[in-house]
Amino acid sequence: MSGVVVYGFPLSTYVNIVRLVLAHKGVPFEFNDLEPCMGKARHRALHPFERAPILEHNGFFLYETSAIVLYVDEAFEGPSLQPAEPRQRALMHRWISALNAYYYPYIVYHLAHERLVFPALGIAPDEKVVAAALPKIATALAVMEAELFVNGAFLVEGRLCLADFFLLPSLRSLGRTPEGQDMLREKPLIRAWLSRMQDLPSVRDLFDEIAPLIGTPIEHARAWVDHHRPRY
Ligand SMILES: N[C@@H](CCC(=O)N[C@@H](CS)C(=O)NCC(=O)O)C(=O)O
Repeated sequence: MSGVVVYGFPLSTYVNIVRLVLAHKGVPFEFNDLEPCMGKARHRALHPFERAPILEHNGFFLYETSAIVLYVDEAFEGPSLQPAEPRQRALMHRWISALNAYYYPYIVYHLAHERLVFPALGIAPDEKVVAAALPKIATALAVMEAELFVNGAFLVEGRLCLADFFLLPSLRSLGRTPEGQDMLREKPLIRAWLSRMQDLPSVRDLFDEIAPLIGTPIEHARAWVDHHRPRY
């Protein structure tokens, strides 16, 4: 066995970036579902900022998704997911940073939480949050579409790398919202990239595994109304 454990909750965007990278590298891992103890002492002991994922590898514990996937790519055999050339590697890091700053917050925290996560808990969406996110998402999608036009099949030099895995779960969530579906209709290169990513056997297997959970309530997300929801 690889000695790898991923801690998190199953529908988490960032947790699934890590699971996708591990699966693509062919690294077997155990998944430890933290949902029952999110925000409690056991969770805080693993992650002082009370987020997910956390990776454990033979006694080594690591949080922060970008650190985790870089570690996984370098510590294990399997296809390398980082470009060798410094400028291309810098572009991969630019994508990871852009996902953290400009894609994930508006697509997931703002739009997907209001349209998918809160309604599943019986909490009414805040339309002001949705309305404020849409122009930001439109900009992010225009950037991604233009980059795919230049780079081809994948985000950096047309070759699959960590950047593609970083973007994938957020773009999938976007496609489950009505606003996202409308926006993606006008973005053929992003749609083709999504299909290409979802056709990878490792990606298909993980998404098939979590498919039955889509739409189920994420109980600890009730607290996000107070902690995470922007106020306009
Ligand atoms: N900077 C962190 C962000 C992780 C993050 O925000 N994870 C979300 C799930 S996708 C989370 O743990 N949310 C739980 C909560 O806020 O209660 C990373 O890169 O790992």
